Amino acid sequence: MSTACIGKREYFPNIQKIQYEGPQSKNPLAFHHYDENRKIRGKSMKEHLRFSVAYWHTFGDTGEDPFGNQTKYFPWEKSPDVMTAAKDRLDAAFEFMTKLGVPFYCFHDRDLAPEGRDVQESEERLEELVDLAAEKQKESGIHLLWGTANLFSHPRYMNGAASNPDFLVVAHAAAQVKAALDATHKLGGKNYVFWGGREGYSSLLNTDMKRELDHLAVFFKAAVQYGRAIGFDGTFLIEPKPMEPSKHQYDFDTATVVAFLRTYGLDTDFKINIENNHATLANHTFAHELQVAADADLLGSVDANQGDPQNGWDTDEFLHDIYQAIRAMLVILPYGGLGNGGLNFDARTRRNSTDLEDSFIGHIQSMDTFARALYIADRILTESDYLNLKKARYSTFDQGHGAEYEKNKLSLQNLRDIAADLGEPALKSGKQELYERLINQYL
Ligand code: XLS
Ligand code: NI
Ligand code: NI
Repeated sequence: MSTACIGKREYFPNIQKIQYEGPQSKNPLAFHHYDENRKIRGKSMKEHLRFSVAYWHTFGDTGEDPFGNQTKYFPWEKSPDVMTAAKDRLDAAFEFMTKLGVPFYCFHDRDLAPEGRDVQESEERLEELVDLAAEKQKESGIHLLWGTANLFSHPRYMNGAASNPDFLVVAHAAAQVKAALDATHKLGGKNYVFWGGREGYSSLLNTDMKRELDHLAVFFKAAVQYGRAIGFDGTFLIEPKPMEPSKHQYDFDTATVVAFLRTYGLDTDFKINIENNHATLANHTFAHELQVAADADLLGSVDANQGDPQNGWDTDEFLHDIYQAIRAMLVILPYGGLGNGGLNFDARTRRNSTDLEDSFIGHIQSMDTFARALYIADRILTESDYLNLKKARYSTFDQGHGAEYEKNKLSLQNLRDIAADLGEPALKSGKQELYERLINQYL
């Protein structure tokens, strides 16, 4: 590609377009497993994995934490004028994504354009950046996987956004969602995400939980109604997380969100965006959350990252654990893939990873991990006994009384008589070690 199509100034002059070099390569700035055109089950890796870069971490996370200041000085953050800095960031983002070779990206309204003095100025700023992003998308062929509104950073949201006890705060949150939906739609976004960072409580003593949940549902309905009215036909997604920043978040985990969506009749417009690190915080595995969503037929998209097993924070590391990735693909592949969703790297390099190339290495590493997991999971599913073994465990329900039971045809009395007639069942091994061995066999 020519440098002309990536803006006036190069932010990553030492990095060329990342190439596939194969598993023998020792080059950290090349793909070893992600060969975007390689076909699996008739679909290219690119189509299966639908990788996306998260604007906020990769171009906005400068390393501050509660204990220390900024460690990363990005060349695109130099201008003292916030709008100029936002435009430079956009140039840097599209250069980065083009060189990396990802088909998608995601943003919050405030990642793209800084908040203004009032609703109107914020809207105008966002519109200006959206027009520029539209050009960049056209030039690069990169698409928007999803947009969202940042309803957690501004002090007005300290008691919640859509679930805030103060109606005027709810109205401000709605204004932001309206503008973010306009932006997402204008940029052809495939999905619109709600992550309820402050939709929850710090203390139940001062909280009417029922009323707040009702308000949240009304808010989502208004968003769907507006989105459909402007022609947005993508999927609305809720991203579960149990805590952080709130002590308790209403979208605690996938099972909670499934129940919420069904309770309020929202399950036709909404699906779920599963984040691995949030699964960890909810004491679940990545695969568990994915499976719950898949079983409810509400698996929408994935925030692909991983946490640290030794602490309880949302550390948002680049996923590098091949086992977690394989277990995820063992759910995603049989589900038929991610549809409109994708694998969005909601991940950041460590605070002390201060080289510009570190972000490339993090993404490449995760892309390779998922690519490897994709073909390993495919082999497990097609070449091994895995699916048959699992199915055979339930074979007593395939005919006879078991089949009648599944159809709800046996009473408790019938069941009692069968138990009395047939006597004690034989012990059947669950064979967990065999399943675990099977995965290692295909590594
Ligand atoms: C934070 C969330 C957030 C969402 C988008 O924990 O993961 O980054 O993905 O608002
Ligand atoms: Ni996320
Ligand atoms: Ni997160």
